[in-house]
This record gives sequence, structure tokens and C-alpha cells, in this order.
Amino acid sequence: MIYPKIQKNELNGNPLNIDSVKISGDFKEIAGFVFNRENIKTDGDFDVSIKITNSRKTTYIEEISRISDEKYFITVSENGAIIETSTAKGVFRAVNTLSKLINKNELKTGKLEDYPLFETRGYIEGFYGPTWSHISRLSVMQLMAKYGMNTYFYAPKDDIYHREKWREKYPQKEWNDLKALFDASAENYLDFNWCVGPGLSYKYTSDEDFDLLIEKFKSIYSMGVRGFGLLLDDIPWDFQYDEDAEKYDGIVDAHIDLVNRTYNALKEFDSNIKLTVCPTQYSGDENGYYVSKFGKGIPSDVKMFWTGEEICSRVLTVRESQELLRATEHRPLFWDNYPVNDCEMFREMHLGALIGRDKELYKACDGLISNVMEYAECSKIPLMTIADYLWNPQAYNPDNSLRNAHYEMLGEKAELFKYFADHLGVSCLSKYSSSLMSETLSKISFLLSKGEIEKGLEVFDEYNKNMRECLEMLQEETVPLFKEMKKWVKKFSMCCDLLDAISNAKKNPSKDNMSVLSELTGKYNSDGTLLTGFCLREMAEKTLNLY
Ligand code: LTM
Repeated sequence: MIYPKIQKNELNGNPLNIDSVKISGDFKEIAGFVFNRENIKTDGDFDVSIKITNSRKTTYIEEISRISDEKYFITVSENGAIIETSTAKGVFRAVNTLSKLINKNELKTGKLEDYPLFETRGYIEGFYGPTWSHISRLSVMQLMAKYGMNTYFYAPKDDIYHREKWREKYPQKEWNDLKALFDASAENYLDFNWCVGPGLSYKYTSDEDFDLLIEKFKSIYSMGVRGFGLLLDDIPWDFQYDEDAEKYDGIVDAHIDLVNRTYNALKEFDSNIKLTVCPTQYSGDENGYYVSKFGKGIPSDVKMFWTGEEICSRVLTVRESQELLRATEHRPLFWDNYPVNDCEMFREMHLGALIGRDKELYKACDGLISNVMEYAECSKIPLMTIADYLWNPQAYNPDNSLRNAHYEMLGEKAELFKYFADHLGVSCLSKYSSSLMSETLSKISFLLSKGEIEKGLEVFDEYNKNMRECLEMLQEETVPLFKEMKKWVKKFSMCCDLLDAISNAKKNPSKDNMSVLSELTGKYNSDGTLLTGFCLREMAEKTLNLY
């Protein structure tokens, strides 16, 4: 199975053994670029022929009654593969899929039709905390393009030129990196949106501030950027300057004025510019005074971010999207605060698959943009599941998607990694995690209840052995993913020690063993890093009847 899941896959004929291809037709260089990146040689004799046709068949998506430049068809026979699509972006998507099929030895004869259901599918660097390195940014971008995302928002709260020092231009080094990132996004068919958050110090009545804001946008425009964001989240609800308070009835009126002036100035400069805004009330009651007035007061083609019922929402629903549209005259562009783990969530590592988003959400919103963690490598895991959901929500299966993400990151190591990742599922999406551990403990409980003590302990020891092997693997310094998770690996190591101590105490409840167990329990509990929702001591009491 390849991810994201293909919409209509009828490649079910004879399997073909292909490891190199020959490209012909339109946009050969795009196909060459993707095959190359996926280590598929292009000097072979399996013909991949690309046909660009702009017809209803290649552009129209029935389910959303919209045309798309990402729809494509692939027909495979012994004579070669034919790609039919309408644009360069369609070629990029199609060749990504073809590469995955070839690499997984899943290329069979037949045909497939594929297209995304969410129109806007992407991620935002919108978290508080250390910003991603340039290398990490490029690496995440490349992977998300491979998984069919089409949008990127640059908005790191700790980039001072985005927020505190918004009035200042980027120094040369930061400018060069941003330009390189923009170029990479173009190469990967991701729409690049540069955002500014001036609200901590902006004076709404100041023409000088307004001119500086537009100048800042124009300087980024000169890189080639055409998508911009004006973010008014997490700023004071009260006016900071007397002149502002005198001019405007309330903060929402100042914000509406700012958005409209910005929109007009940008559109006058270049009508192709796209603007997205984040209101100061970006979650909760859709009928709230601020957000309903804000939405109705800004141009209808300005996209509006919304995080859902809560800042970090457990569910995102069609019903609330419809309600938001009714109240604000804007469909939500969801700023999904998952997997972000900043601020008070800093003890958690959010490695679970995306859940709790309606299967039909794509019908009622402008798209979904996931806010990521400060840990770029770790973010890739949930992001892959998010990309999968956004492309084909109807066929989305969180468990399978997560398993695929582990394999994409770690190959065969994924088998052991699951013993660790199992414990990193607590987030706004779910209070529960450790399902593998739960299953194991239920099995042990059952065996012990039948009096099969030895067998029960065997199962327990086998589980603990796998946990230890996993720990050894996690201590490999060379894997970037593991390096990022040091805090959680340390806690995991304590967990392994504790599980061994529980096993020893069950086998021999001597004073020494019981005191080691107590000591390790104390140590484990006093480390604030969150590994599992489980209380291990309670687990020991219940499962193994230790005390
Ligand atoms: O969610 C929004 C719109 N703004 C901020 C984010 O920058 C932050 O990362 C998340 C999670 O803490 N919460 C916010 O309020």
C-alpha cells in the first residue's frame, strides 16, 4: 500500500518488475527530478509518457464540484506507463505516485485515477520555541511534497523579524535562507506563504507603521513570494496607544481596517497576491462578537484561520465549519494545533496519527494547515498521517497511516520503534496511549487469573526485552529522529528499568527487590517528562498483584 491512498486504484493486472524508466512527452524535467530523487534511474527502457490535456476529465473533481490542477491518471501496460494530467503540478503528483509504486514493487498493469479532496493541505511553522534549522526546513518540505501537501506557511513565533522586530528587514543571511526556502517550495509545488505578526507593537492609527508593514511585504514579494499572512493571534485585546482608542470603537474595528488597507495595498501592487489572516479570536464560539464582526468586515477572498472549538481542538467538524461560515461569511482555513507541543505542552511528545477530524470536513472548509512541533524530525511522523488524511479522508486509516510513517522514517527499525512510540500518543486528540502495552498487560492478567503464572511472566519478560532492545536502538546517536527525543528516551530508559524491577519483584518479592522497585518508581514519577498516560505503579499492582 502506498500513501497517501490513491482515490481509484485499478492497477490489479500482472506485476511488472521495473527499476529504471525512460521519460517522454511533456514536462520531462519534472519527471526526471522526481525519479532521480526517488533513486529510480531514467536511462532504462520502460517508457513513461506524459500527456498534458486540459479537459473536464483531467481537471474536474466530482466530489467537491471543483476543478483542480492536481488530478492525474496513470495507465500501465507491459509497453509502459502513460500519465495524463493538466499541469506541471499534476505531473509532479503523478510521478511521485509512480515512483512509490515502483519502489514498493507494486506496479501492476491497469489504471488509476487520483486527486486530492482537501483543496489546501499544508503545515505552518507557527509554534513558540526554537525555530527549525534551514536544513530541517528543506527536509520536511521535500517529504511533505512527496506526501501530496501543497501549502506551507512561514510564521515561527520566535523569528524576531516575524513578530517583535517586524518593522525591520531581514539581515542578509536570514534573507538568503528564506529565499532558498521559497525556491525549494516552488520546486516542490508547495504554495509559500510568508506571515507577519505585528500586533504586539503595531499602532493602528500610524501611517508610518502601515507603510513599514507594506514595505516588509514588498521586500518578501521581491523574492517571488505571492502568498502572505497577517497574523493577529496572541496579541493584546486592548489598545496600546491612546490615539487608537480614540479613533476606533473597539479592537475589532482596528483589525478590520488594518486587513482592508493591507488587502487593498497588496492587490493594487499585484492582483495575484493572496492574503490569509488570523483573527485575535481564532477559536471557540463562532458567533462571538469579535470574530463574527471581523469575518464580515474583511474581503471575501481573504482566507481566515480558525483553530476550532478550542485552541488545540480534539475534534474538527463539518457542523462548526458551517456555523463559522454562517457567522463570519468565511469558511475556515483550519489552523490545526496538532502536533504542536509548545508552551504548557512542552512535556508531551505528539507522535500519534491525526484523529478526530470529520471525514467530510473537506466539503465545508478551505483546507487544513497543521501547526508543527519545534522538533522537525518528530513532526514528520504525524505530518505524514495528516497529509494522508487530507488527500483521501474517506480512505484514511490512522493506524495504518502511522505504521507507514514509521516505516518511511526508519525502515525495518520501525518494528522496534513501535515499543517507544506506543507511549507518545497523549495530546489534545487523545488522553490515552500505550495501546500495545495495554494489550500485553491484559494478556498477562488473563494468564495470571487462570493461574498460569510462569506463562504470564514469560509474556511480560518478552515485552520488557523488546522495550530494552528498542531503548538500545534509540540510543544510536546518528539517527536525527532519536537525537530530538532525548528527553523522552531518558524517561523511556527509566520505564524499562521499572518494568524489569516489577518483573523481579513478582518473581521474588524480597525486601531488596521491593525496595529497588519503590526507588525506581519514585525516580520515574519525579521526572516531569510525559511518556505515557499510564501509572506504572498502579499497573504493577493491578496486573501482577504485587502488593
Ligand atoms: O494557535 C494559534 C493561532 N496561535 C498560537 C500558536 O502560535 C501556538 O503554537 C499554539 C499552541 O500553543 N497556540 C496558539 O494560540
